[in-house]
Amino acid sequence: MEGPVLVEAREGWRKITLNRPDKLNAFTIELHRALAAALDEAAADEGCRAVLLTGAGRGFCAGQDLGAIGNEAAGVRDLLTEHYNPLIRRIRALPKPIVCAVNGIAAGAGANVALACDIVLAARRAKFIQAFAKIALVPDSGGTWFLPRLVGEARARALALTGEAVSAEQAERWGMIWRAVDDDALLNEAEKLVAHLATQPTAALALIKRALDASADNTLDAQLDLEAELQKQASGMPDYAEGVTAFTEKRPARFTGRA
Ligand code: T3D
Repeated sequence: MEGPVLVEAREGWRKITLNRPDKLNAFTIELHRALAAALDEAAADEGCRAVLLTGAGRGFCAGQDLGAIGNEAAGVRDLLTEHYNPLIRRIRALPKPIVCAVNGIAAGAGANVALACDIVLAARRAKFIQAFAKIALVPDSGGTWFLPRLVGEARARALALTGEAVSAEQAERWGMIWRAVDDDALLNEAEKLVAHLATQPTAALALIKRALDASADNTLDAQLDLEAELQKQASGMPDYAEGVTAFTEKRPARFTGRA
């Protein structure tokens, strides 16, 4: 029987699919555990240089499985500290790019898991819903951190307080996601992007992620220092030499992705 998460290894990258389509891929503890294992394996595998996260069926993820709460030992607070918060930290700390293909509705924690990914593509039919207030909860899984940074304070407050749905096209216009894509084209576009990223200088991309993550809390001075430190690391890596050589030889670079 298929599990709650499907993992497909492709050339240089992995596709991870949330797989509870009859419940719009809502999170149970079993799904959390399987997703954590899939991300840890992708992080540890040197041959995997990029990750695609998507959902099976018509939805991406409807957040916490509200039907399962009573059956699962953990209370709300424990679910966050034991599962959702580690998931968001895993995604942000992944030392390779993670692209999210939001194939349909992304609600509650499902919306914020998508926003935690490095590049978000969404099918035009997809919607992002901060559904929390509708059940008297607070946006979690980083929602109160990502939203104001991505769409600004005014929109973040209205979205969190009303739980109003945002279409994929609106999300693109607001800068909440990278791009809205025709429904039928989503997977193909996302796979092309991930396959491209898998040929790029992975270790340098991991440093770029670190720099961008740090910028939210740094002063300009601190960020300039961090850039200098990370650039020193990047310029000591073999892919930098290859990038420059390829440029001067007017040919495509052949990056190894290694540090
Ligand atoms: O402990 C904690 O709660 C802490 C952690 C919190 C993190 C969170 O994510 S809290 C927020 C939880 N999520 C929600 O509140 C969203 C609930 N779902 C909805 O509002 C709607 O289902 C959607 C707007 C997402 C989609 O609506 P629609 O009309 O397209 O689909 P539907 O008919 O409502 O759902 C289809 C099926 O999925 C349905 O099952 P059924 O009746 O066909 O057997 C529905 O019950 C199921 N489903 C959808 N969302 C959930 C769910 N089942 C369990 N949990 C869900 N979250």
